[in-house]
Amino acid sequence: MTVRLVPNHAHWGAFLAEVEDGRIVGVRPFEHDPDPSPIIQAIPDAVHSSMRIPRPMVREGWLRNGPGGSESRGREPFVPVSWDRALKLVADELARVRRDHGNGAIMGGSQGWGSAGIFHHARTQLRRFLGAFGGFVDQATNYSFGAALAFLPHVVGTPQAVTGPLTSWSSIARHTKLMVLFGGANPKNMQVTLGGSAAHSTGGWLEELARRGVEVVNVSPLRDDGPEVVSPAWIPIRPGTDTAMILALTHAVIAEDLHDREFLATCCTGFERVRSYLTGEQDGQPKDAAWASGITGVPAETIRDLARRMASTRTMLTASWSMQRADHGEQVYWSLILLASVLGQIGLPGGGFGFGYGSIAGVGDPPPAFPPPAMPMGGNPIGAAIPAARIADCLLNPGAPYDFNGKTGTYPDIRLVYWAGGNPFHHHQDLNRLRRAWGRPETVIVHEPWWTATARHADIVLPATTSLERNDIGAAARDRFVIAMQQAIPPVGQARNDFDILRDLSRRLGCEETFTEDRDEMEWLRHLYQRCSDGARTNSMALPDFDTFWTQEHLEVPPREEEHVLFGEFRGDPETCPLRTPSGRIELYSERIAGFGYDDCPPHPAWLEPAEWLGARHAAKHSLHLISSQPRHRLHSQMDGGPVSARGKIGGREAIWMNPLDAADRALSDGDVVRVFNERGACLAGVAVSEAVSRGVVRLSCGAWYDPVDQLEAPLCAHGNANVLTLDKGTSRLGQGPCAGTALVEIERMDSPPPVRAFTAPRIQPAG
Ligand SMILES: Nc1nc2c(c(=O)[nH]1)N[C@H]1C(S)=C(S)[C@@H](COP(=O)(O)OP(=O)(O)OC[C@H]3O[C@@H](n4cnc5c(=O)[nH]c(N)nc54)[C@H](O)[C@@H]3O)O[C@H]1N2
Ligand SMILES: Nc1nc2c(c(=O)[nH]1)N[C@H]1C(S)=C(S)[C@@H](COP(=O)(O)OP(=O)(O)OC[C@H]3O[C@@H](n4cnc5c(=O)[nH]c(N)nc54)[C@H](O)[C@@H]3O)O[C@H]1N2
Ligand SMILES: [Mo]
Repeated sequence: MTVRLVPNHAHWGAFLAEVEDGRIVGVRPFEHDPDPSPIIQAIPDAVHSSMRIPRPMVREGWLRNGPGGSESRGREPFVPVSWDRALKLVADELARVRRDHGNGAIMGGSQGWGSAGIFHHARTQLRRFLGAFGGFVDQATNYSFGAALAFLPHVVGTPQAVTGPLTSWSSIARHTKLMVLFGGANPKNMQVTLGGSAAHSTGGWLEELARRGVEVVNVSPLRDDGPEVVSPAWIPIRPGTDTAMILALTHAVIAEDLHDREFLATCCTGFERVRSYLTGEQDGQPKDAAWASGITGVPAETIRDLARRMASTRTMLTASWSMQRADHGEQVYWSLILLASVLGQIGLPGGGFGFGYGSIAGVGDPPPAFPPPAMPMGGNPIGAAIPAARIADCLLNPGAPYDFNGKTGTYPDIRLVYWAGGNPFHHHQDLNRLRRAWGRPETVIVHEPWWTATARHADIVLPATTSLERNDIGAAARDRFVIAMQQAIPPVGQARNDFDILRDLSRRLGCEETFTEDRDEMEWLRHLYQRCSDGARTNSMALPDFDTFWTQEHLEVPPREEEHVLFGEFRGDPETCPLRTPSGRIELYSERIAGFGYDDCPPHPAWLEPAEWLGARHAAKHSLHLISSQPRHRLHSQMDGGPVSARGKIGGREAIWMNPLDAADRALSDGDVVRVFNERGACLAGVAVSEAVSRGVVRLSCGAWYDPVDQLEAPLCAHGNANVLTLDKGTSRLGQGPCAGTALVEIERMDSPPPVRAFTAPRIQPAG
């Protein structure tokens, strides 16, 4: 039997699928990838996994009783139905809800990454379909950096400092002498970028930094956040307290008269007002190193010394995205902007700040010469949206008012939830609360390739193809390759493409032409490629025609400039190139934010105690800070059942990393099964003891498939999903981002733990 090699793409890398007899039997990394991610090796098992949903399914109770709120979601067996019957049920239900309650009763935001491939991107297709159907309630911003997206434009006029492109790695390698990483730059994260990382470049840049002797400091509760290759100095910090440390660094720079008066005068506004906060004129408490030391656990001398070094050399400051996924997450970023302003190097090569250098692949790559292919999102005729991370609040409190970014909204009364390409039972905080909220709507419809917790908590489940089962174009804003994603195998089981499912529904509901624009799969790919080609021509570049691209299997987009400097133009001439803020400058005090009147987001950067942290009084009850960071061996919850993700597990459960002293206090050692708990929930995990974890801190990566054990009185996830423990609260009334980083927990040994059933398919009844 000969092996065929078929090009395809994933968020974590491009590859050639080895196809034999209609099956994916292996993968080979893309030839131009200097540093391929091992996660691509999970693909063959995932595609042919026993956890694939074989055919359309309906929850037994829904099929019997029809629509209605139900606690039984996720607890009842499913009944297989034919595609025709399933699509009729979905179409009739959409029509009923629209007729009786209007489009504003349909939640279709469908947050989630889905798979690489711009055309078949599930969330995009679903939103286009629901837009064509007359509208839906969308989810604004995101989980990754939602607080920053809302907040940054008020202060620097653009979200670019978090979305990228940032000041290029090339600029840092050439000019930076000191790079300080709040939250580190953990190489595990740089395996991935949204849309697909075909050329993993960050590892190479870090090596270049090491060669050039750039001094790197990792400020983090975890030592391994500092990429080893740059031999970073480690400053352990108490989680959730970086704002205090950054304010104290700023205080020290000013106290030693090292601040850049000219930059503050020409490029910033509000310095005097925030200075009075720093000196303690406002509240009697100087925000000095001694003060910060008590909060952060970082010695005062370390803070003062770092401040001096920052002011004496070309310094690049960064904070990971995780930092703003925490209570008052806006303040960490605003403080860092304040510190960078006081140092006065913003807009200079290798100086200033940028968020997320280590968070994802490609943020420090130069911008492309022309926009890569992209799929138009389509409109939402009713224009309704809630902040993405407020989904449980919304479902639990229809009609209630909420604040968001200077406006007051009202939560809609959601009757029908439709999700494709996301896993809220992975991504949302306080999953036991989400589960209660999820019982409220009358109908939940999910498209999924696999039996994820979200699929199990649906009423109607439609099996979707994976990207190996369809044709697509792989392209990402943060990567220079465009990949021809060619169908490698026929659909597995009865799976269908999200697009084809929605096209059939749009036909039944009379909106097919608006949804499809009269194009099928390949016509869409040609169309999207042509739009990109037209854009390239505008930039005086000629692309090969589609057929040539498809045969060559990839296209390389050249960079627009070799070295980008964030805010370079503004710094060069703040009068002619002002920022898009009310003052045209960096706002260290914001009149606009003052006007919002939010006590949880004051008008200048400030230290506000998080809802939970180790310095809080009730820390005695739950004495460990939970870090539920991104998993090293998978993307979020994707392919969690496979062989690569298994490397991060202990005895089949997610690993919880802890300091040897904390383990000794509880008489725990490597491999023990423990119950991790707080007032919101509990999960089981396998202990891994490590000196790389600060005292009082535990790391339990997110993404283990939610596996609730229902027979127990207190809800327990047998597998180790960290989100049963996290706090479901907005970062502030301004940003309303998620607070995954804010949670205290306790740990105890668990003897005779229940088995993990996350990778056992749900009960299926005989066909109805
Ligand atoms: N505690 C904690 N929680 C977090 C975070 C954290 O740091 N800590 N991080 C947050 C962040 S930054 C993010 S971005 C979110 C990520 O949250 P999600 O993006 O929701 O997570 P994924 O696991 O990528 O979910 C994508 C789902 O789409 C499915 N899928 C893949 N391809 C297709 C397709 O073609 N069609 C259909 N219909 N489905 C498909 C996958 O099987 C998977 O179930 O999680 C957030 N949650
Ligand atoms: N392998 C892999 N890579 C990924 C993803 C994945 O699922 N898997 N997801 C991608 C996505 S969607 C996103 S949004 C990005 C997210 O990128 P990030 O938000 O940067 O990633 P995290 O792993 O959540 O956090 C980075 C580090 O911040 C540190 N940290 C946590 N709390 C604190 C704190 O209070 N203070 C300090 N100083 N440090 C702290 C943790 O030690 C953690 O290792 O990652 C992307 N990359
Ligand atoms: Mo994310």
